[in-house]
Formats: sequence, structure tokens, C-alpha cells
Amino acid sequence: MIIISDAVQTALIDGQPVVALESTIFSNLGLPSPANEEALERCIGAIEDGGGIAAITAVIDGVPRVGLDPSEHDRILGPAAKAAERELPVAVAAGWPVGATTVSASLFLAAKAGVRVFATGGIGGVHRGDAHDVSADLGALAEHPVVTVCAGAKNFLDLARTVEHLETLGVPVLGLQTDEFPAFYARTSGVRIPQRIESPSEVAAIADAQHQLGRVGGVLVTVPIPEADAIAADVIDTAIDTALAEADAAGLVGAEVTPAVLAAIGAATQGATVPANLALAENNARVAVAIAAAMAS
Ligand code: PSU
Ligand code: MN
Repeated sequence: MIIISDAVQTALIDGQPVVALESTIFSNLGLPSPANEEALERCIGAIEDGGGIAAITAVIDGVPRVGLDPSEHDRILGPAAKAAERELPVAVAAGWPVGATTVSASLFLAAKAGVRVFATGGIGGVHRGDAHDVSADLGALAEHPVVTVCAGAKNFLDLARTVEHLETLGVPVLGLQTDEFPAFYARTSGVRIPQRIESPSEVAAIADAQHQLGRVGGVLVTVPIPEADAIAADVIDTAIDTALAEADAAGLVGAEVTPAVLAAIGAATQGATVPANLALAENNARVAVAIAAAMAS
């Protein structure tokens, strides 16, 4: 019912580093065209430069997939329906042409395939305000035995509550050369996290210990955006306030909120946020393959 590509299967058997990628970020729900294609190429390139294989997750013609052939990349770059973990059975039963996997769906599929490292841009989290809208990403991080590498989360979420929620769920949250949860475009957020680490090999040791202890679930590694690509917080904050007000006025709820807010932030900053988004996604893929290599050795 889940198809794992030959390239991914072979790499797993050979003990070659494999890094899973989600597809929402590369679809029209995550990034505008043609930046989405550039993001995909740069992430795959970073993984391959690190001696690894990218395992893109998606639902294609009703089949959950781990690892796509390059000839299939076009499928996820076009229009897609958002598929969080709970949508997977729906997407299979209804034969969705393209289900763009979110973090939660990707973690589920990566775990099923035996892929132990996953890279993304930003994770979902606890939304601001009193809606108690909590992304399914957080529960999936707690459930699936996969190391997730991200640049924190975008500031349209409540980052302090997101970090607290991860604490409640028992997810180890590590900061790679940072003491703060990164705010995606910005390297800092003012939200402290308990565990700073300095290198990918420390992540591998922690993931290994988690496994040896028989603890269920994943590890979250947060990596600040490279210094040269960071965007000043005030520029982003204004765009985020506008985006959230628009989503609120439009009466959006649930899964509709994040894609609409992402698009509105892009529009409000005239695309100035896109290069930063690509740079951090590529950087996360680079860190992820180093972790996968350390876990393999
Ligand atoms: N944040 C981003 N870019 C993204 C997403 C979040 O900066 O593309 C996507 C990811 O796929 C994430 C999902 O898993 O949004 C979370 O959506 P929700 O808030 O509906 O759980
Ligand atoms: Mn949400």
C-alpha cells in the first residue's frame, strides 16, 4: 500500500544516508512557482552532495510514496491537496491525484519505510490566539521514530506555546548551535530551549540513545537560518500581522489557515521572503544528511 522507490530501498539496505522530504513545501501550498522547483532541486542537491539519497514523500494517484523518480517531480510542483497524516487513508480511498504531504504525513511514511531522518523548512505548531489550533505535526513528532530537522517555525504561530507543547508531548528539542527556538526567517525568537548541541554527531548519539532506551517517538533538531539569509524581525512581523488579520477576516479555520497565511506573507513582502525560505530549506537538508551519515556509521 506504500511504495518505496528502488533508489531509497537500495540506499537503506546499503546503509547509505537517506533523508525524507515533505511535499507540501514544494507544492503550490508552500512556495510560489518557480521558487518551489528551485527549492526542491537545492534540497535534493544538498542531500546528494552529502552522500545521501532524498526520499520525497507524497501521495500520487492514490498511492503513498517514499522516494519519487525525477520524472515524477512535476506532479508535486503543481496543484495539490494538502495531506496531513489523517488525510492519508482518505487520499488512498479516494485516489487523490496529488496529495502534498505535510510534516505529520511525511513522518508517518518515513517511519513506515525505515527512513530515520527528515528535513523540512518550518514545522507546524500552536497557532496564536485562543483557537487552540494545534498542528498534527507536534503529535507526529512525538509518535514516529524519526529525527526532524527544521528552522523552528514561522512566527505566525505562538512559538512559546509550541515549545511548551513539545515538552508536554515529551519530544526532545535540540538547538544546533543555538539556545533559542529559531523563528524561521529570524535566527532567534526569545523562546529558550533546554538542549543546545554543537554538531550533527551529537544528534546521532541522542537519537541512538532514544532508540536504545526503547523510547517511542522522534527528536526535533532546530537549526537557525544562515546568518547571511536572515530577515529583520520587524519586516516579517508586519507582514505576519497583516496575513493573520486577512485569514481571520476570511473566516479561515483548521488546515486552510497555514497555506493562506504563507501565501499572504509572501505577497506582503513582495517575495522578499522567498530567497530566505530556499536558503534555510537547503541548509536544513545539508544538516539532515550529515545527521543521517552519522547515524549510519
Ligand atoms: N510552515 C511553513 N511552510 C510550510 C508549512 C508550514 O513555513 O510549507 C506546511 C508544512 O507542510 C507543515 C504544515 O507540516 O504546513 C502544517 O500545517 P497545519 O498548520 O495545518 O498543521
Ligand atoms: Mn494549523
